[in-house]
Amino acid sequence: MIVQKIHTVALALLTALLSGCGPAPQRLPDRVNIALIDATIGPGTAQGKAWDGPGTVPIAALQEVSRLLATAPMRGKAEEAAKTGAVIAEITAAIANVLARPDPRGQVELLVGGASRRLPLPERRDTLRPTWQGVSFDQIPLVEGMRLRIQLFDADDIGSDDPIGTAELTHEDIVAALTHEQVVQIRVDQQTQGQLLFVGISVAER
Ligand SMILES: [Ca+2]
Ligand SMILES: [Ca+2]
Repeated sequence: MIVQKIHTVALALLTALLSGCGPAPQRLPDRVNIALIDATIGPGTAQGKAWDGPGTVPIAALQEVSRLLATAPMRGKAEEAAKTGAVIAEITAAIANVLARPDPRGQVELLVGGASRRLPLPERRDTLRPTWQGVSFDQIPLVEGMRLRIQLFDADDIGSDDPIGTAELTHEDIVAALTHEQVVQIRVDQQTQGQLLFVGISVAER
């Protein structure tokens, strides 16, 4: 009886001690489903040219996007995802009047454990905010070193397509999306000379 009581008290003390040490380490699932949801493309090329046609992007739009990007978190960590979403809403508003938008298409490739799988990203016409449905890699082992590589082009009827950019998301980005339990926007403009700004992914335990 006494032994049992000591045991109970010890357990209570241990629980109190552990709860004082901040959140317990998160248990990550072995496998996840990773869906690519959308992308946010910059108002023009890195050289300031319009995506389609001969024009240039208004300087005001470029400056506004730069100003807004300066307020965005560098990576899409879960605790910063809400802030990133707000910045994207402002960027979307800032580029709403930009004409000559691209026609994004491309592919997304998942590299994990020495293997790779690809899914096409079908063309979307005249948009800086393409969205896709059903682009999902399912039952994927969640391991360090995994990569999600997104490659986008502006489809052109005349001449070759304009590259928009290739960006890679990491295990850290994927865990951030898993933790946040909703679409998380990962900032990738440093990887694409500012041509591709964000990639939205959703990651769920499976
Ligand atoms: Ca073009
Ligand atoms: Ca085009």
